[in-house]
Amino acid sequence: MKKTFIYLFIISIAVTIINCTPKTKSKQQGALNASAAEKVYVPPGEHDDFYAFVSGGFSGQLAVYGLPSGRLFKIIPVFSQDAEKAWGYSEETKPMLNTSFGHIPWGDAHHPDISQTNGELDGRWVFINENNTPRIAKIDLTTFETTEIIEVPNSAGNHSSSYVTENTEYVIAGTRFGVPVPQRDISIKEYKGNFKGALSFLKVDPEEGHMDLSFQILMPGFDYDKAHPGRGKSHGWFFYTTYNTEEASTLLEVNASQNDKDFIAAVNWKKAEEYIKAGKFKTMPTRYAHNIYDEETHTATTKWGKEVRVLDPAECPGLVYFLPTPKSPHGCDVDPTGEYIVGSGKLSADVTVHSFSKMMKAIEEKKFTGEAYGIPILDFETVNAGSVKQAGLGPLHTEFDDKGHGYTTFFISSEVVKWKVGTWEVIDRKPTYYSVGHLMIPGGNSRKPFGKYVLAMNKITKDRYLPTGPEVTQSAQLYDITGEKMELLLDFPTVGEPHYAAGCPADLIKSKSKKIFKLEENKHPYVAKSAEDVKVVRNGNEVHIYMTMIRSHFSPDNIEGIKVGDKVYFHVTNLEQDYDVPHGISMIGANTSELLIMPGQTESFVWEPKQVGVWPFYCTDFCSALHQEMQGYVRVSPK
Ligand code: CUK
Ligand code: CUA
Repeated sequence: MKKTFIYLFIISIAVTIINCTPKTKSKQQGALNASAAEKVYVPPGEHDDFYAFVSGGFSGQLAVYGLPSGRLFKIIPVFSQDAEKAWGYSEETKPMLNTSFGHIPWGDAHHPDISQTNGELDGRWVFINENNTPRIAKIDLTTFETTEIIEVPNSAGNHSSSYVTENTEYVIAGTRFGVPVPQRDISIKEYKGNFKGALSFLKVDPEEGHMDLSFQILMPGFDYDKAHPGRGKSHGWFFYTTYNTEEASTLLEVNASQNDKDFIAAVNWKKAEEYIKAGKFKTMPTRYAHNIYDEETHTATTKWGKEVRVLDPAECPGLVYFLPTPKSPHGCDVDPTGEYIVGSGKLSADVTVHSFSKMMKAIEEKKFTGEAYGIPILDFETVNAGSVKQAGLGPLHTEFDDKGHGYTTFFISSEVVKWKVGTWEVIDRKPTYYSVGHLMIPGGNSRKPFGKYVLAMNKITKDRYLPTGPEVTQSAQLYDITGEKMELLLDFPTVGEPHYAAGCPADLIKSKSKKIFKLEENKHPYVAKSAEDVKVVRNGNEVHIYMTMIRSHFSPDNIEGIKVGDKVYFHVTNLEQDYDVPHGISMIGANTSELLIMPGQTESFVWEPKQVGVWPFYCTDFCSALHQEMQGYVRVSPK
């Protein structure tokens, strides 16, 4: 088996080099023609048909694009501080980045998923995982703000996340790394049998969308990659890929791919709920941050979780089964009917498809070939529905349209391959530029995909754009998939590394989009709603300025009585009640970012003056013809 791995590795490097060698214009496939241009052209002032929420990867954020135009509308700050929107800098948002490791100013954002009702997109929230310091965030799609971030304990490399079940009952989060659970000082060589991988179920409140760490399943210490909830007939299950089932402590050596087959783990979460109800769990002490941004007070607070309920699959028959799947499966996807479970062995040339009904039958008949840590292993031949043979090199991820086709990305051969569900025949293939990771069809994670476009997200761009030094942009490519053959329409650059995206018809979101925050509903503890509320309050060396802003002045604008060594809090309320009239405020020498405050909102920053003098502040957002007059001074006197 070692030989196969080395062979694939060499091929992979060779093919990557070939694919990434700049080609001359005439040779380039899929160069835009007039009809492709027309298909992505959204005339000035008109709206796109779809929203695309594209993960920012190592930028830690979530970018919002329109499709088909590929225009970038917004970068929603999630796991990384963002000076443009004061995210993680303002006093209100700082707690959002709290974790049990402290205030973490950066994250690695991978997989956005939109909430669903009855297996269809409902456009209420987007969830996204943070890989590095395991967390799940929820973004409210009325405000496009991150309103909740919950840390996931007993996890490391929170990668098989964050996918929603059919009615958003749960957001699921799986660890990538096996780690000692609970963490302890242990030789890394003792990995095997000692390291575990927690699979977490975050219960989502159907009204408010609040997340709650409901329970975990403590899986063997394999590495876990991508998850996909069942839908339709497989609702109540979810599936996720494992690799390193050898439990090698180093993947550098070939030993992580010794096994010809790793597994897709099939988890019956309805059964898990029964076991929880019956009290078959252990309570494990742990500590994790749960950060909630309150839309009424516009302020975040951190609650600290103290324990988690844990299920051991060996003690819970029927909870987990392993489906053997060839060669280090990466992606795991389920078709819209819920019958087919796709596992893409990234060191393979085939795409393996399992059948849910066959799996259920095999379970019923107890057709097991063995077990791993008390988890039954099903027979490959019994559960396998077929495979898309020799489809390409290095299959990664699959999405589905609404006409019975799967679309799989091949990283090494750098292409998207369209195939037929049921017959597994390849229908079309189109190159990507270059080395595609995920792909996305709007609603492709639901029972109702909108099979108009597929968006491929590429790792390498080389010559595709104007060079910008050693670091060039990553990109997405849009294909029209309404015909038999796919047609490349558009390339557009992305923010950070796009891993996955979630797309949604614009109509589901845009009518609900909030225009202002109502001033009368503002419950911020330091709000100033009128001239009477404007004041400067001293408490020892702490000073609180209750300030208002409206076109085009601050109140108060000239502030005296501040001393070197004071801690000065600016609490600034934007009194505007018109759409699209934010104001900003920035203070010379403040060790923070500007604030960009929405109509009806209050935000705060802290300034610690070090030098005597008269120091200006001003509005940073061009808000009216008198924007340049929107300013003030603070006089700082000696201690
Ligand atoms: S991963 Cu990036 S290409 Cu995080 Cu879903 Cu497969
Ligand atoms: Cu307010 Cu510029």
